[in-house]
Amino acid sequence: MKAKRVKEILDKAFISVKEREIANKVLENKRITPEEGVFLFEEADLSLLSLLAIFVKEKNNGKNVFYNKNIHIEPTNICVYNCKFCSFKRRFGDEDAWDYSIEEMLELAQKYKDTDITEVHITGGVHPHYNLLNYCTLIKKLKNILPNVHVKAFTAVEIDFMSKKARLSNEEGLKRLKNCGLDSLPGGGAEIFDPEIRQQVCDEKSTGRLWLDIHKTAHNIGLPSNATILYGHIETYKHRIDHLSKIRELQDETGGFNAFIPLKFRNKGNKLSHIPEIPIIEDMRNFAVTRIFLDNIPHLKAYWVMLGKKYAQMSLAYGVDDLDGTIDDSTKIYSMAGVEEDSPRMTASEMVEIIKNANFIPVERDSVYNEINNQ
Ligand code: V47
Ligand code: SF4
Repeated sequence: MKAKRVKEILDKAFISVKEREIANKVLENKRITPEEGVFLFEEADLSLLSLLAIFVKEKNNGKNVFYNKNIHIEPTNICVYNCKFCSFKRRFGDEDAWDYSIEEMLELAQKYKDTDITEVHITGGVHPHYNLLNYCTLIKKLKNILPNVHVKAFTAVEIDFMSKKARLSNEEGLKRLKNCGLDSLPGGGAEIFDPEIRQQVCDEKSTGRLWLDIHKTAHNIGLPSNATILYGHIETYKHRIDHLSKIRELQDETGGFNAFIPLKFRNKGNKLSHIPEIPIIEDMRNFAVTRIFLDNIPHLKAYWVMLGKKYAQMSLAYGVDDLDGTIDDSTKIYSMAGVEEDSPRMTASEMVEIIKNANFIPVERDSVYNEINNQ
């Protein structure tokens, strides 16, 4: 939607002076302040947010909505940390714990040898016995089996742990993984940067500052990455805007983030289960404000596995331009946290249908958003 059309609609709308002021800034491609971001969360009309978010989305990506063909490998759910929101972590000896050997993970990759997947996403628990050398071997051998896939692997928290264990700086650890074939970092582990809230939900693992430093280092050595926020638990809107501001600042410096992925807190089977999940309308508000605030990040992703297919489709009306991948039932993080989609898998044609039915243009992409032309 063009600025002129949005202005025409707004001219007839009953909105406050402050809403109009912010809307004008957005339409003139001016950056909004953190205070204005908090105001949008607290007070703005949801239909205004949708209109502005669609404006920003279409300025970046037109009518395109992206998806990719990928699988996840979750090497283990054994983890040295105890994040309170986590439903995935297990201890040695738990009956539903797993820790795959390299051979077992490569066997899984073999199944995809003659398919057209373009990405393997690898993240899991921080296993005390796995190390950087094992993971380097995994990536190298994986690329022998699937030479054309992009390997997006290891959250900053995993990178921090394996680099420390190998007595390497994070920069050296990242360089070694890159030399073995690592192509980019996923956005996990960011959770919420505010130190007080972080301390209450995941006090043991890498700090928010360290997460940002690791992504900055990755960008500086030529590894792009994604960023996430875990929202809808005990944080306030101010904490969300503080988190987004830090991502926006780093992106100004490096330009290395491809996509931002808001992750809704799901409350089954974890230590925060007493906190009710936020209403879906709040998720839509979150997508829209995020799209408007992060003016320098090209893509906003709704991870459909976490949100469910119907709500992921709805998010396209609130600034989302990417639905992530086909997954092929290869992730357990979210089914363990209470998401309805028990066996997350979506065919490419289902993905295309969902996008077309929302009046957008489906585009298959690779991991760095080059269009894949299947015609
Ligand atoms: O860091 C854990 C989150 C993340 C819960 O970069 C939870 O393309 C909600 O980051 N409720 C890992 N969220 C997943 C992740 C990701 C997923 C898909 C694509 C990409 C990408 C990244 O999952 C963790 C944490 O923030 N998480 N438990 C929960 N109960
Ligand atoms: Fe471990 Fe990640 Fe779960 Fe935290 S969120 S306990 S780091 S698996």
